[in-house]
Amino acid sequence: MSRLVIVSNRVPAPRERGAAAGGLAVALREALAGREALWFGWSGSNHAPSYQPRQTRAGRVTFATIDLPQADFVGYYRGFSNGMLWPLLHHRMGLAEFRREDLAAYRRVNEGFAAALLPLLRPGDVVWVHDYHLIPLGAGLRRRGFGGRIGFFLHVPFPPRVIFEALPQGEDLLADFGAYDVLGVQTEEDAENLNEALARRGLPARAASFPIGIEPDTFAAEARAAAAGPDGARLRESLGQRALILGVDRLDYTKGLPQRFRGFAQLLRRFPEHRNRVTFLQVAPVSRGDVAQYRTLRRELDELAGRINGEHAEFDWVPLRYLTQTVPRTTLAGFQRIAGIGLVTPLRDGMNLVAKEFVAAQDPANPGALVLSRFAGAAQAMEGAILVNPHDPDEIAEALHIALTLPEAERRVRWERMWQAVRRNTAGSWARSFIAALDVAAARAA
Ligand code: ADQ
Repeated sequence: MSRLVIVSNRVPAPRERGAAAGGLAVALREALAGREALWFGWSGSNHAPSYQPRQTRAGRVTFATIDLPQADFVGYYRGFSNGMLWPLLHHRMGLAEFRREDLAAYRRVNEGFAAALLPLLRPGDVVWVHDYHLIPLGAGLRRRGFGGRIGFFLHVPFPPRVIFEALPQGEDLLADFGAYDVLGVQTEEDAENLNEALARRGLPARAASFPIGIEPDTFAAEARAAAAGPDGARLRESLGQRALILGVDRLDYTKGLPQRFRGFAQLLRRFPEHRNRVTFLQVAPVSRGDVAQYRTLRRELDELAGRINGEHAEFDWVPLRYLTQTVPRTTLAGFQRIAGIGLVTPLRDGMNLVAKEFVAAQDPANPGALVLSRFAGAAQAMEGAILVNPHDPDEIAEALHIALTLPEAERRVRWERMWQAVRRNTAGSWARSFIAALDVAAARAA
């Protein structure tokens, strides 16, 4: 079997690689298991800036990391990746800030990645590049003579062509996609959008959808154990007889949090029978706190949460519990199981794994209901969820009311359909099908 080379902006630190790991580390666990692999990327530190990789080994996986120079990092990561591409790809051009020097840093870092990775590559390696930070990497490797297979997976949405075309020098990024043998995105709609943008430039339109998933059985077991643990008991005790509505996100403007808070407030206003009978717990740890748009969002949520509780709280009940601290993943899994309602309302999301984790966490005998944005990639396959337009707080309120009053038999039917969907596309099957597509691409090229 050929060696698999994973490239991502961030390589998980040793303590993030084990059972408590999140994100890509979890998704790739099965793909990496038992296979010779190299994982290359930024260490997460800028202390000893050098494009000279440091290598450590754990089992059959070698981790190779570089520390980025602070000046490059700011323009590449905070500037172009998160200040420009992230909002653009989520259809939020109004929040995007373009600076030529950021784009230059983005290109410089991608060249640095390519130059640092090339000497580590062996003939026959299969390279899999992840996400919007590294779109030009494949072309950088090709220019340096790497002739092996390279695939790219975009974890976030790809917007309609007219939005993408607002990106200055966006045609160069489209050309960069041409270096990859396989181009993966989350949904059919993303694939159509990217293919249309490529085709208009006369580039090969080979994007296809590979919906990412979770490891449902592992997550279910974690949730069961954590719900029975001390934090689960504390949460249950604090709720009394009240139903729990749960939101779990990074604090990000794509997640629709202000609209969600307003939706909950509308529930209390328009359906007063739920007053003092529900508690909404929103866990949203600060992310990208050094980007201005995120600081603005945080202030808005602080104010909204204060206003909603001020207006609706009673002396023995606080309707909204809003946490910006981090809560360990396993503890959250237990909270998901305790929740009667998962509230997942991003304005736009590549997939949204929280929706899938909520389903996996439920007790099959008495499952909760999922209120889900129709603009999350997860909505494509999630029959059984109550779908909403996340821009409309009243629609969120109505969906919450329906979810709170669903008879148990209907909850079970809906959950069963969602559970089948979550089990159909798992983290493991996602990685396997992407790698299989890379193998086929190679056979075609040979
Ligand atoms: P994210 O935008 O980070 O990921 P999401 O898919 O919801 O969004 O979450 C990824 C992981 O982070 C999940 O395992 C989730 O449990 C965890 N997570 C989220 N909020 C958390 C919190 N408050 N505390 C602890 N853990 C938390 C990007 C894209 C998504 C896409 C993923 C994977 O934006 O659309 O689903 O990549 O491709």
